Amino acid sequence: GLVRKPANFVCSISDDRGPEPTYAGVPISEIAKDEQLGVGGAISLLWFRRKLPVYVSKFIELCIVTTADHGPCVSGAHNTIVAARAGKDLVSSLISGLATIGPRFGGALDEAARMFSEALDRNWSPEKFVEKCKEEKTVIMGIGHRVKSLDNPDARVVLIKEYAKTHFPATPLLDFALAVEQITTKKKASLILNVDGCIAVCFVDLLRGCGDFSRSEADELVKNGVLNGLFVASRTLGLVGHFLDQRRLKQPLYRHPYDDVTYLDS
Ligand code: Q5B
Repeated sequence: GLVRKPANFVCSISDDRGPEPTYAGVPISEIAKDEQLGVGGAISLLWFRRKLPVYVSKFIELCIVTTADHGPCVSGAHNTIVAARAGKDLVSSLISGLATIGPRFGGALDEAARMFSEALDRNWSPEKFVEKCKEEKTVIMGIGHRVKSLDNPDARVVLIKEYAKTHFPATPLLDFALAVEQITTKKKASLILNVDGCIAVCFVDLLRGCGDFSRSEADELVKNGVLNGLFVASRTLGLVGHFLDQRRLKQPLYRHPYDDVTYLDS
């Protein structure tokens, strides 16, 4: 009889075999017509495989809008600009910028979520958490910024905190992280809860509190990298913008000036 060939691929998020593509079973025409869904709704379907409440989709969109770009001087934009000026194509320039996203720049979200959640789940006080990190000489992910500080607050963090406080059922992890910030900023004014950290803790509060995920689903999503994925998705918009900007402005090859390099005697 017929022997069924085992499939090489398994997919549970989208399907384009019918008359129109579907995201988590929802036809794109339905997504496009539903004004409540938007980009946040499409992300919910593709990343979480379900429709989520409107305040969740709007929160995803807030994260995307607020972190889409942070000027030309940050690592990602810098690399994209240098690559574009070296004559590289859009995808190569984009990849060059995206490759800088990591533990120091833009890619601290998942680890921040893990560190803060573990501390809260162990019922540690904020003081104990900071002390433990100090003892272990561990940098607290989601804390610290090169230019933002208590004296120069980050407007993005203000917006995200405000949204979470207004719309989320509860914000225990955000509250914990803000208590940690109270301690770290006593050491140095730049050791604020940064945009990576703020999105990370708010998202954990959302996944745990919105009622649409079991606790193990919420934990697995973070473990699998959903939060850094959010920064990558968002910053891609800005990096493409920087590539197009350089092309439009017909910028020549970039060469770093000698007087900005300290040459050490060998
Ligand atoms: N110290 C972000 O460093 C930065 C500490 C700390 C305990 C900490 C640093 C860090 C964790 C990673 C993180 C996301 C490298 C940042 C982003 C997106 C962005 C970017 C943009 C955008 C800044 C001075 C003293 C030292 C350190 C201590 C520093 N951080 N202690 N926990 N987390 N954070 N990254 O200013 O005793 O003097 O030796 O790694 O969350 O990337 O706009 O630029 O949208 O594009 O260079 O916003 O904080 O400070 O390294 O010279 O440290 O503070 O141990 O202590 P800085 P450092 P000491 S958001």
